[in-house]
Amino acid sequence: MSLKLFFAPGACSFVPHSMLELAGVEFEPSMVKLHKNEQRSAEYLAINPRGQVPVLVDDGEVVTQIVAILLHLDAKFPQAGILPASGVKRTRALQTLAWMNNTVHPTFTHVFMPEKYSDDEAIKAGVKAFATQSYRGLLGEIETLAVKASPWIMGERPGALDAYALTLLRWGGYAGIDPASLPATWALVQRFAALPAVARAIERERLQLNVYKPAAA
Ligand SMILES: N[C@@H](CCC(=O)N[C@@H](CS)C(=O)NCC(=O)O)C(=O)O
Repeated sequence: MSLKLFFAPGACSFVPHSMLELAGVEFEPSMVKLHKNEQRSAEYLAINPRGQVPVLVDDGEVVTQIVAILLHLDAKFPQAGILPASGVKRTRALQTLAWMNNTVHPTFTHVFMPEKYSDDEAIKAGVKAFATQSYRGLLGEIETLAVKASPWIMGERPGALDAYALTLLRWGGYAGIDPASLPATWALVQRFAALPAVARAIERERLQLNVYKPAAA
C-alpha cells in the first residue's frame, strides 16, 4: 500500500493532512508551493489538471476534492474517527463538512483570491470587502458549533470538522478577523492543535495558528 498526499502549507489540504496523521498511517507528504505557482507546473497539472491541492494518490489512484479524500480515508481507516461511523451523527457530520467545503471555504477564496472572480480592480475590491463580511458571519456559525462541542465538534472524538474549523479560523486572521473574537472556536482549535498527531502536521507545514494582525491605529 502506498499513500501520497500533495499539500500546501496553510491551505485546505491541512484537513486530510491532519487526518492522515490522526490515523497514524504511513504516507508520503509532498509539498506544493502555491506562492511559487507549482500547482500550475506541467508536472503537477498531469496529476491534477485543476491545479489545486489536496491530492491523495492511493496505490496510483488519484483522488481530488476534500470531501472525497476524507470519505476515502474514512473508509480505509475506520478506526481513526475521521467521521462518525454511522447513524444520524454521521449524517450531521457530512452535512457540516459539505457546508464548510461548499460555502465557507469558497467565501474565503473570494477574500483571498478575488482575481478568480473578476479582472476589474474596482469589482475585485468590492468582492473582497463583501466576502469578508460574509466570512465573518459564517465563522459566527462555526462558533455556534464550537460552543456546542462536547468536547469536539462531532462529539467524543476529534476529526475532520475540527481540522476544517482550524483551517477556516486561521484564514480568518488573513481577513482581519481576530480569533479571540470567536472564543469557543479559538479554544477548540488550540486544543485540537495540541494533539500530538495534529501537532506533527502543523510542524510539517510550519503553521502559525494565529495570523491576525490588528490594524495600525
Ligand atoms: N473544492 C476543492 C477546493 C480546493 C482548493 O480550493 N484548493 C486551494 C487551496 S485551499 C488551491 O489549491 N488553490 C490554488 C489555486 O487555485 O491556484 C476541494 O475540496 O479540494
